[in-house]
Amino acid sequence: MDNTQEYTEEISAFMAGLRKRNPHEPEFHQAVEEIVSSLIPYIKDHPKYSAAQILERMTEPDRIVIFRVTWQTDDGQIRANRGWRVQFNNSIGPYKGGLRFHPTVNQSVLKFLGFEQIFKNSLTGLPMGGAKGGSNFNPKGKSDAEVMRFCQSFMTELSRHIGEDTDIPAGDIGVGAREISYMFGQYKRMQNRFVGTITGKGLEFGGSLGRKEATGYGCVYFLDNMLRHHGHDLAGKKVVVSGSGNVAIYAIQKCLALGAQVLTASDSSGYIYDPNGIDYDKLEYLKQLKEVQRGRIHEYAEKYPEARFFEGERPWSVAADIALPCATQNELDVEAARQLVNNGVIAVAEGANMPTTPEAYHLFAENDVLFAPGKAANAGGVAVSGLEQSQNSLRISWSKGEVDSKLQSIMHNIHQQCVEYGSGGAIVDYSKGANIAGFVKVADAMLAYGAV
Ligand code: NDP
Ligand code: 2IT
Repeated sequence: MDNTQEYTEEISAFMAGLRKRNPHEPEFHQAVEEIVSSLIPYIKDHPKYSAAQILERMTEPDRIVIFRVTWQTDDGQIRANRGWRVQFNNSIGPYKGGLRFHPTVNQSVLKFLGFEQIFKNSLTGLPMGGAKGGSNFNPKGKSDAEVMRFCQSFMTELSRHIGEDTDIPAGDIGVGAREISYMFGQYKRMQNRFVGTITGKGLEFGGSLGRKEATGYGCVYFLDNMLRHHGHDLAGKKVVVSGSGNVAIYAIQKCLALGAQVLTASDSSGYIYDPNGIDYDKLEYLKQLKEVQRGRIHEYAEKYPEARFFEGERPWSVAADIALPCATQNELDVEAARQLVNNGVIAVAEGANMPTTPEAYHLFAENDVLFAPGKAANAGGVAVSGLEQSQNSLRISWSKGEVDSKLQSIMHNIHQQCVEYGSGGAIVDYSKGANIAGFVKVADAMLAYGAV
């Protein structure tokens, strides 16, 4: 029996136990399998981790809080949603991670996100544990007053479980500046204390310059490091991007700054293909459309007739050198990966969390496509959230330039860690590198604590 087979059996045995303990949670299973596939071979050479049952303990959340969120529509009807906070692991710092408001939110999705967050936060080098939360509430089509009432009700319950040294939420899908402001306002009012228990705040009330841009910019900084390490660069490259939310918009902006041409953007209704590229003026329009007017992506093709709108489709059939999935989980499947590979893609960097299916990932690996996993590539958002916490505690504000240079150095450092643990093949195995580098710090802290 060779080593590969031995690992395959161990991974299968571990996953069988995990599935049994956590039935009906496919996204959580997927995220765990991806990580333990790198960790089980590593742990074989470092048996102190298996002796202490670190993987079994790390895949069990510290706790999950589930609560009812009752709120009223503008016409006086009562609505009830479900809210969660998955506090996964606080070994290296207080729980930290975003809140997602989307109708597809369930416990499986939040456990996958909370689990990945442990490794991502560890990679940033900042003292942050892993968590995620949210609700199956759909902010789309609701009035500002309805969103405010929902956010206040959600925070009334969540506030019992968070704190500036306990658990610090932030945004994610469906939770942007508006929702963060309503939740922070309610928290401050209930606590009668002004502390940085939420990040992504407005600049007038303790937010950090550069947080809004951080995930998208950070993703492109990571991409740039990865390309340069393998003898390429971004100048003149054609890029396909999915999504048109916070991450996608600022990923597009940084691609333009580094001389690339961005051909697509999307939302859940379809994608637009602009053969001339999305330039700065068009990006300004896109920002207004999505951030202010809360419009739909087809309006871009109405404003700029050279662009075409493809209803109900994803952008992966457009020929490009680089793909940046920045919308949601499992949005890039094996068919899409085949199209990208056939069109000569050289690099994929995940702005979103787990946007690539396992089969698609394997196809990229077989074809030596450079692949930056979300837990490394999109860590810039939570990293600048960590910097926001530091500024709040110190009661100071850093300039945009200071924050950006810290972000660049954090992304460079994450890249270095991936290279350290992921080298050995024809190209760096960034998934393996990120998984092991993220794991070691958390696992060593858990070992130091003994049986807790
Ligand atoms: P936003 O809510 O700002 O934007 C989400 C975008 O993705 C929208 O264009 C949305 O389209 C699209 N989208 C969402 N769900 C689906 C779906 N089921 N199918 C197709 N398109 C969809 O969220 P963010 O930009 O903040 O988040 C995007 C991704 O990045 C998520 O995976 C998130 O977890 C991840 N991320 C975010 C960070 C942050 O700091 N915000 C940090 C790290 C990762 P529509 O408007 O039609 O719903
Ligand atoms: O997935 C993520 O890293 C985020 N949504 C950001 C979390 C944060 O605490 O800023």
